[in-house]
Amino acid sequence: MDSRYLQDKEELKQAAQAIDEDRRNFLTAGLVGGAVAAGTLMAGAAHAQQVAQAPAVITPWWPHPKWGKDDQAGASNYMTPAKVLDTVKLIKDGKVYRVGRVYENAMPKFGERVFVLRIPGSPTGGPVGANKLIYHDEFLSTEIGQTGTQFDGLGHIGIQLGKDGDQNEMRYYNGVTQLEIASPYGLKKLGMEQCKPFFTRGHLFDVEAVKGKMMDVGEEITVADLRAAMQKQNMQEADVKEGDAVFFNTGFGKLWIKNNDKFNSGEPGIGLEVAKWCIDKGVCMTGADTWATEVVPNPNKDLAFPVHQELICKNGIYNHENLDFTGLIADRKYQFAYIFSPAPIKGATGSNGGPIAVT
Ligand code: UVW
Repeated sequence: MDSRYLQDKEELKQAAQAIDEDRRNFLTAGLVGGAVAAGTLMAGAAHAQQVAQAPAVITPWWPHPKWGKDDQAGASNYMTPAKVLDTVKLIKDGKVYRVGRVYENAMPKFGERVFVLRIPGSPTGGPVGANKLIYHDEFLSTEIGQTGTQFDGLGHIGIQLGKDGDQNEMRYYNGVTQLEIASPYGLKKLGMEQCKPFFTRGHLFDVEAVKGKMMDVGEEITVADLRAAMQKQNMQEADVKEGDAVFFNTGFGKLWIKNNDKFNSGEPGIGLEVAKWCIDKGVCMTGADTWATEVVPNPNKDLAFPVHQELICKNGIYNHENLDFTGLIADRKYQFAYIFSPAPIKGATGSNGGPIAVT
């Protein structure tokens, strides 16, 4: 299988350019693991400048070898009637697990993202009619696909090729450029309306259980960890099929709302090794109990969110973040039907919503 896996060291350096300065500072300036020191921030910026000057050597990853040059649906193309019928075989006891979290202002949020719900005046309207109906509406202001339980779409992540700022060389899934995608009214290509609803086989790797404790900031999940989890959970590697979804429990989700500072300070997660494993397997989606699924900071300090780039941008594989596997783990249910229909908001970068696992 053509994994189009990014292996060249220079390529890896160049990939770091795609992340904006704030995010790079986040990784290089000591936010990870604790306090932000202004001096360190400046050092981080200087370092980022060096990385930005690395020569550009990235092999184009488009057109997609399976779905062609005009495809905008990526790995959601795996959702076929055959996949649904295969998935149904995993439903044995009819139990439904909510694996998404409750949305509320108190939840940890990345960077300057916000979540504000208001009901100005209550009730919003009424009484109307002889039956005196009263009603409530709410106003919500948030990065709708990028707060709380969030599903990263294909327009969320790209890579700057060529010179910094060259919008013809900011590339997304299937080589779509910044000039083709950008609009203040929503992405003109790769918006969430292009993504097909998911009804697929899900596999959960409880890496926290393998480690015997909550994983820590910067701790990478390896393929060996996945194999240890499969052995412990009585699962076969060959059972992860093309178009399936894979999820990683790190234990870090226990910090949700209880210790937002630590939760936001970085995270355990998968690195480029497991990303390659996912690409080779041809999964449709990754997901975790963390805000990025991937290890932050990356063990290679020059890189910022390289797994996002490998999966989403180059291979069209989606990513579901801030999930909650508590119920599944309590019941020792590691394989299930995973059902999620992203909100088809035209031009959105991602989706909120309520994914479920059915066993
Ligand atoms: C980034 O936006 C890089 O991360 P996330 O998808 O985790 O929000």
